[in-house]
Amino acid sequence: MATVLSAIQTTNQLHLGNYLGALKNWIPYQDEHRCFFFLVDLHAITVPQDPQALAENTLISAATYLACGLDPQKSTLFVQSAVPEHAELAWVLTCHSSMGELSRMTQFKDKSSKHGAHIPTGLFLYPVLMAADILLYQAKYVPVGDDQKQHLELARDIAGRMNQQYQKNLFTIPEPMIQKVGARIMSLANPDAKMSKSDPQAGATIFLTDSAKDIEKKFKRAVTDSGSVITDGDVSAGIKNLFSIQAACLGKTPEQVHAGYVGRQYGYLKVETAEIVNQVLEPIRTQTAQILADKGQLLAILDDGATRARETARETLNAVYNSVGFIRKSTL
Ligand code: AQP
Repeated sequence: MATVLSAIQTTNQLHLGNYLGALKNWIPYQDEHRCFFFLVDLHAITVPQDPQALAENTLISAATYLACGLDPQKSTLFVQSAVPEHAELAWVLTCHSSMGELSRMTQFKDKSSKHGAHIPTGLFLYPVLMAADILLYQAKYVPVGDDQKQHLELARDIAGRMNQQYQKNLFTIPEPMIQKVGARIMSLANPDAKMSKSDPQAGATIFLTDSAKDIEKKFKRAVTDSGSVITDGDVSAGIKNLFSIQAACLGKTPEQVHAGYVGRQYGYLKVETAEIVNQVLEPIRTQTAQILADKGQLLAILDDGATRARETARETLNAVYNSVGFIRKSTL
């Protein structure tokens, strides 16, 4: 059974892009693969976080995982910092990566530009930690949005390099699994930037816990262009984004959605997109609240997941430590 693995940062509550580009696509893997799905709080602190908010966001995100259909009986669900092997392997991988390859990462360039002269070192090393997340579990398939493709390439490069240097099968070489529709949901306030948890612009992001009213308001204000009627030719990035959102929610192609709107006003597209999104998110919102009502049970699920994750993680880490020459009684 091939291993499938993916994760989301707990920098804020999860949003529509996380759901359509990632979470929603994880659910079907659970029946036929060995799955590890987790919440990456070590990644979250690569930029400053309020500790209380980080803890709350981690719990809410865990509840959202369950509400979206991740099943702790089928998948291993856990919080990254509860498995210390992630940070341990990350160090070894850091010593097998170069400043040059890390400097080329687009996400680093984008995110570091927001920090002036004080760029957090964690932002630079983020992709190495992500490589550790993946390689630790010998994951074959990694379902992600297309913004993560470059980081996946780096994980493949480091794994290949270490397999060649030490031992042929030290790491499974992972493959990104990128959905055709919904792989990049854009900000509603700036359709040239992807929808993001930490976007400070009002109305830019649809959070999975937003009320139906807030969702309607955000879509009504979504930035489009100065036109008013949808034509059958090229459309602006904002309109395209709304087509993609509907398509990902309804299991259609954006072209099919577009065809249904030719000759109609922008206003209809906005209102109807909000309705469709609300239909998808309403049950998730309700379930999330119910799960959060029993935090003890939620924490028990995460603890159990971390214990199971550590068994696999330790095995890989022991093999890596042996390969690089770290001594243990067990290696004699
Ligand atoms: N806008 C998006 N459209 C489609 N997929 C997306 N993903 C993120 N944003 C979109 C996918 O969600 C998974 C988890 O991503 P993440 O939250 O861990 O990291 P991120 O890509 O940095 O997401 P954010 O929202 O932009 O977080 P912040 O603001 O904290 O940096 C990944 O599979 C990602 O592709």
